[in-house]
Amino acid sequence: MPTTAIVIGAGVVGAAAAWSLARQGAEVLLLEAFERGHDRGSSHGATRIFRHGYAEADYVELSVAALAGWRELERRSGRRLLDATGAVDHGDLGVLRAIAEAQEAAGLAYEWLTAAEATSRWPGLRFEDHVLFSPGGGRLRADHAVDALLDQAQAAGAELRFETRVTSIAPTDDAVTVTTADGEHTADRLVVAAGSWTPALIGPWLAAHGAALPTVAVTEEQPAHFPLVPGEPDGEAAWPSFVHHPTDDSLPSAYGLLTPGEGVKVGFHGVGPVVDPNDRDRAIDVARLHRLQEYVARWVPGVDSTSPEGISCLYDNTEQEDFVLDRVGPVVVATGFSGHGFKFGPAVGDVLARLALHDEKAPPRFRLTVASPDAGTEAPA
Ligand code: PYC
Repeated sequence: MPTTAIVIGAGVVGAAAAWSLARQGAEVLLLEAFERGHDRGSSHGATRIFRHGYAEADYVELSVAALAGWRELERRSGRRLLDATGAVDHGDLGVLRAIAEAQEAAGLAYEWLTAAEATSRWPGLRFEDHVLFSPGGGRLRADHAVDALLDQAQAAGAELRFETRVTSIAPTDDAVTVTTADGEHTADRLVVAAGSWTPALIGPWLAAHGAALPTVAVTEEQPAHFPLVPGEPDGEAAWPSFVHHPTDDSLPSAYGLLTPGEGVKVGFHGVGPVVDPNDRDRAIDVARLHRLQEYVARWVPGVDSTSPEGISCLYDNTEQEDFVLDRVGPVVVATGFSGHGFKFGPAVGDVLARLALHDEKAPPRFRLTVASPDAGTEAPA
């Protein structure tokens, strides 16, 4: 008998988990509260950054696995999903050195440039005087990527149900019953990959089973697209994905990338207000947009900072921006993607499937802490 699995959430993480589970022979039912490709969570929009630029080996390793996963998805779907624009980090030298060291240790290529060299290569951007270029970074075609993951999951046998909100979850030792408006569904395993909705869906049950989630603050972030100034080139070589780690403490870190046909997307990373994902109007906050325009006017001279198109999206933030990828009994939990999770989609899907099917643990960084009977908390073995 195949293992049966329910996955909650059809964003990038849920779709990737459903694909990985189904291709490993599980019988999968994927449940999504909203319509296919909806824009209320963290996975919508045309593009996302792909980069290996992390100081922590766990993330670099995950990014290398994700790259192989995206390329495999391209081959299987026949769709182009990852453009090789390269990725740039600039600003704080300590941060850049740590990223370079981690890339060196992983055998990934990188190049140091001065600000003048970087400006002559990418005139649409302005740089602080330490620039790290990673040719292996790029740009993911995000909405196509989620669509391709869902198609592949379905082709591997997964059943996909949209507009099917989960109202309750009842795990036992070795099975889970999930209730939706259309009835009850029981499976051997449950993967909760519902983004900003995950903590409310499964947090109380985890806490009651001695494995509390870390605090996950759901914030509403507001990047924007800015049109290119007339005559500015729009080819892949002209616009690497970029992350700015400012040395000026009054600036938050910022990121950006060119979205073909929509302009350059620029955002501050993780600065938005805490919101209830079920109760927000997604209206663009003019004061916040104005602050971003001031940043863009100074640091992204290749775009028109006066004509932004604001975007609203959610981050599910843990304090250190570390993901939670773990299993308790029959329940696998995925949350805490903190605005930098999309790029890892296929690799995270594989981690979740290995947890569900083989109880193969993720690295300690991603594990829940469990209550110890005598002394505080400890990481589970
Ligand atoms: O995905 O690496 C990322 C990222 C950095 C800032 C926002 N997203």
